[in-house]
Amino acid sequence: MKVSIIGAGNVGSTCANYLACSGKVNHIILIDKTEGHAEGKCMDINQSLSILKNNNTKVEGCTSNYKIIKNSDIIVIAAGARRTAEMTRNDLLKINSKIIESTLSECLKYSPQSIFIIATNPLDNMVYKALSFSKISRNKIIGMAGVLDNARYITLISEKLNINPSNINSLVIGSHNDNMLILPRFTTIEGIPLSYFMKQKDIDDIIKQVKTIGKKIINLSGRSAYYAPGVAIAKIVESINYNKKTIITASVMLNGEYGFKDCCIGVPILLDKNGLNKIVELDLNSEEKQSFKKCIEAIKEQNIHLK
Ligand code: LAC
Repeated sequence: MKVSIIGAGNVGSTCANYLACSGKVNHIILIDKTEGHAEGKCMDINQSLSILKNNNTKVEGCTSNYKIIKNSDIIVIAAGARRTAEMTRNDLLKINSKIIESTLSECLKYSPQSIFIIATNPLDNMVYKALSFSKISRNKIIGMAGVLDNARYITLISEKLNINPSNINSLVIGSHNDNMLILPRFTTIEGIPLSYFMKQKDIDDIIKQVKTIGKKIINLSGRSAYYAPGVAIAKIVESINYNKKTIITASVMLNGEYGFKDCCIGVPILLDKNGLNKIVELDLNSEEKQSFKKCIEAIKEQNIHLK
C-alpha cells in the first residue's frame, strides 16, 4: 500500500508519523512546497521507526516533485493556508480553493486512479471543489471531519461520565463548523441511550463544547488541532487499506440522498476498499431536517465563491 500525503504541516506530518509508527502502511510519501520541509519531517519519522525496530516501512519526503507519488493507492490532501487575523473566511476559501486545484492537477497527472482524502478547510467546500475540479467519481473523494467531530464528542462524554470511550457510539453529521448536527438520540453507550446516563442540560453543554473545542485548542495551544485530525485521517486510510467496511461520518457528495444534491456534507457512509460504498440515509426528525438544511444552504452559499 502506497499512501502519499500532500502538505507536511502539522496535520500531514502527524498523519504520516501515525501511519508509519503503527505499521499500518508500508510506503508513505510526504510532499511539501517549502524546500526541505517534507524531507526533514521524514528523517525525523524514519528515526522513530529505528527506535521501534520497524524495518518494513519506507517514508520518503520530497519538495514539490509529484513524480514520486506515481501509483499511490491513497492520496491525502492536507495542504492549505490557515486563516490569519486580517483574512475573511471567503479569502481563505479562495486561497485554499486554488491550492486544491493546483495540488489535484499534479496528483492526477501521476496517480489518477487514487482515492483522495481531503483535510483542507473549509472542509465541505474543499471536498466540493476537489470533485467539481477533478470530475472523478464521488466514491473516490472523501472529506475528513466527522471522525474528528465524533472523537471530540465521545471524549467529552467519556470524561464527564468516567466511562471508557471505546464503549461510546456517536453520530455527528452536517458541516464541519458551528452548524454541525450532534445527534444525542443516535448516541449510545454499549447500546444504552445516552439519556440514561446524562441529563439533557449536560448533553446540551457537551454539544456546545464540541462546536467550539477547535477554537479552544487554538486559544490554549496557539495552534489549530493536529494530533486528532492527523490520526482521524489515518483511521480512514486504514479502513480503506484493509477493506474494513466501516461506517464513518465523512463529507461526500450528495446525489439526492437526504433530499439534496450538488453539495458535499458530513453524513454516515459505508467505507470499503473503493472508498465510498454507500451513504446511510437516516430518518431525521423535522428539527434535525431543518438543521441539516441550514448546513446545506450555508455550504452552497460558500460554494458560489469557489468558481
Ligand atoms: C479543527 C480543524 C482542524 O476542527 O478543522 O480543529
